[in-house]
Amino acid sequence: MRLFISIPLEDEPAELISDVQKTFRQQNVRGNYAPRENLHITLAFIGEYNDPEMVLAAMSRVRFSPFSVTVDHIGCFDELWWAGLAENRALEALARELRRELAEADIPFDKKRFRAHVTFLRRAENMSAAAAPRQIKPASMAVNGISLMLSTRGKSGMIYTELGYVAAE
Ligand code: 2AM
Repeated sequence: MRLFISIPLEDEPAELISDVQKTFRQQNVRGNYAPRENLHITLAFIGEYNDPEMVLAAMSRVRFSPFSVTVDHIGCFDELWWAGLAENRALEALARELRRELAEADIPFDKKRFRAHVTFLRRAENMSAAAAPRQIKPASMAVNGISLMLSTRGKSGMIYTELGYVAAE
């Protein structure tokens, strides 16, 4: 099973990102646009691992209170476009604690530095990075919990299914 732990995006930031996607489409930018239901902030990418219960147990050992996050800019890395989040200590602490619990439980995960982002376009073609807007109207949402997600390949793109949810305290 291909697993990752994430925060699904709520309406306000998701609508903002949909607007950016719409603008890109109007500029004839082609590529693999993430559908609304796939927009998320990944906290830890586990990859192939067949024991979701172990992962949920590790997730439930992370103690955190609800907090809010703000999407406020966009950027790209080669042909991958993402929306970035304003600096956020609570979010960074959550990712750090979560990864610590995963490591304690010997659950493998990608150790690349956590950089909070929401990917909204992959393999962009016909896009001049210099021409793209960078600042967007900020949109905030509350983070009330974290989700364990299963990633499978569907006929027309990735399908993400929530296997479990751990609420903040
Ligand atoms: P991305 O959006 O920047 O590609 C599911 O694949 C989620 O896990 C995506 O949000 C993806 O980030 C993230 N992810 C982090 N590390 C990954 C890796 N090594 N391979 C695939 N996805 C990874």
